[in-house]
Amino acid sequence: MSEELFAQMRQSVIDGDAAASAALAERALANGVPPLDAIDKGFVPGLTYVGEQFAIGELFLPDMMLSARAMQRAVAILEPVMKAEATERHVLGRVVLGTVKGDIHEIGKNLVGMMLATSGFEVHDLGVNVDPDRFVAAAQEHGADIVGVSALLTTTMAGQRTVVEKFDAAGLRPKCRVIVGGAPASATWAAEIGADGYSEDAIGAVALVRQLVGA
Ligand code: B1M
Repeated sequence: MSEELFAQMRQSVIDGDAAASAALAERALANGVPPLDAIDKGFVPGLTYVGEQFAIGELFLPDMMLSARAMQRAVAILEPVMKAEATERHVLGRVVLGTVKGDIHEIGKNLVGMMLATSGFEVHDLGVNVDPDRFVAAAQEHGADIVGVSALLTTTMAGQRTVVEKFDAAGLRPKCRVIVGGAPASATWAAEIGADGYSEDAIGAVALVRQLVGA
């Protein structure tokens, strides 16, 4: 049953059919499918496929945009349920999150933020195309324990290094840690730029942040 539903979810994102993905998200909730499973096993594989087809010139930017919209419609339905199911009620730490300057990819970053929020962290999401100085200012304003910097493009990931450098220049580390993620990032990249951690996915990001704040 779930497998069939996951296959339909994947297809709705590939088709860029937001009405279908929204209906499937509702059906998943009605059938007791865990929202995170719906995202990870259903909708995300659709986007992964679309990205692969885009890379080989079989799909184009408008296709990718429609697919992203379909994914976001589904997440908007699943997110409140995940938040309502969250068990942690006290604040484990404060996180400032954003996507680097020049980069407007937000779906993965939003999932990271949502998982952190549902795990008990106070999350301040600065959005996309975030100037390095804004990360610094927001960390100071909110007394952040962690700053999470997402990048999806090989051309923008250098912005993660800039953020690390800005935090060092402002004397904010090691009190505030800078972690990085996103498709082109890796543990090797994180070590190279002197970041305090890297996670490949949203669940790993929660584990990493928990470990860094000792929660
Ligand atoms: Co773009 N795009 N895109 N895109 N896009 C990629 C990234 C690409 C790999 C597609 C491809 O060619 N195969 C390619 C990058 C190539 C490269 O740099 N090597 C690409 C390109 C080229 C572009 C444009 C340049 C296209 C153009 O204009 N010609 C353009 C750039 C715009 C810009 O940013 N300046 C562009 C635009 C877009 C859309 C706007 C259409 C749309 C984004 C919509 C939106 O976010 N609102 C889009 C999409 C949807 C994609 C793909 C298909 C899917 C990305 C996604 O949301 N994945 C993507 C292909 C792909 O990645 N397979 C692609 C699902 C999401 C759940 O995964 O974001 O990886 P992800 O997040 C994961 C982990 O990475 C991790 O956890 C998340 C959840 O598990 N993670 C973190 C992410 N951030 C983290 C932070 C952390 C920790 C973990 O700590 C801080």
